[in-house]
Amino acid sequence: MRILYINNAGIASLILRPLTWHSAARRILLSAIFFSSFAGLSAANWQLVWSDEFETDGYPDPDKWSYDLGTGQSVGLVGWGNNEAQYYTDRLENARVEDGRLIIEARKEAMGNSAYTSARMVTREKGDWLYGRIEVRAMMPAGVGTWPAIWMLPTDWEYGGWPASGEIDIMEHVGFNMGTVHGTIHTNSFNHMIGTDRGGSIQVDQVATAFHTYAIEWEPDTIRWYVDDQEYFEFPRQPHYGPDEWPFDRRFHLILNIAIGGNWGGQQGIDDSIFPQTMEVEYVRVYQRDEDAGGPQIPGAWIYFLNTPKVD
Ligand SMILES: [Ca+2]
Repeated sequence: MRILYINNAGIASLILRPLTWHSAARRILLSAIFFSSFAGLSAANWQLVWSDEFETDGYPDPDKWSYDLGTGQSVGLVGWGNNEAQYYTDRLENARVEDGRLIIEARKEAMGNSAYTSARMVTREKGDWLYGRIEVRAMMPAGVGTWPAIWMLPTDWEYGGWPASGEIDIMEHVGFNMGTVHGTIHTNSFNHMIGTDRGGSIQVDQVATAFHTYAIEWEPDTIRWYVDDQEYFEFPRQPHYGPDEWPFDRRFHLILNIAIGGNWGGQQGIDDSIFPQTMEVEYVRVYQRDEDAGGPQIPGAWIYFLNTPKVD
């Protein structure tokens, strides 16, 4: 059975569909059409599909979070591809829930061959989404050498290794440039290695002393970046884009981390007097539109088509 549903964009398919019915009449039987109301399908029709409010003290919820550990050596990327200086752990010292918040703490502390520890938490295979509004309310660490990020990587790498399958940076901040928040995408055609990465930035007051809401709205034809609901960058999908430009039609997961040093965060060194430093996260909330989350909740907005067997 083939099921179509109506949405803001899908109204066009309703209008066009009858034109093709005649030629396809032998195969397609229109079973029923119900039009109730489109009034409820507003452009801002986001439904909460995943969240962590961080309400239970101690270890972060293992049903929602995993950890990338060590220096990246285990995945063939010492320094996590950026010459980063930290060693990631899953200890409470580096990641814990406290007073309703997730705390990621970077410490000056030797481990392995690293002089710093930190945490990199991922929702991989536990929270993976194709399209949606991803919203993280957080307070950044401060000081030269810190490089916190709220970002997304592809879960299945279907277009190939980085950057072919894409990267979406919801926010990045480097401590030598306090208050400037960056939102960026990386793809085969657009990435910093060839100087073509696409992104925007915005000044945020009290980035390390107050909570702000960092969000993207990722749709089939565009991605928009927000701080406290102020849009500061948009990356629209152009008609000629293929996967080299727009690999953002596969599921991605969320990553929260503080890197120390590295190609960007370490450009002005690391100030060892700043540690420990924390990124605090009040909540993560992921919304999807009805059509992204499995169809509209309004029964009358469904059309059913039956595919009948071919007779010839
Ligand atoms: Ca909370």
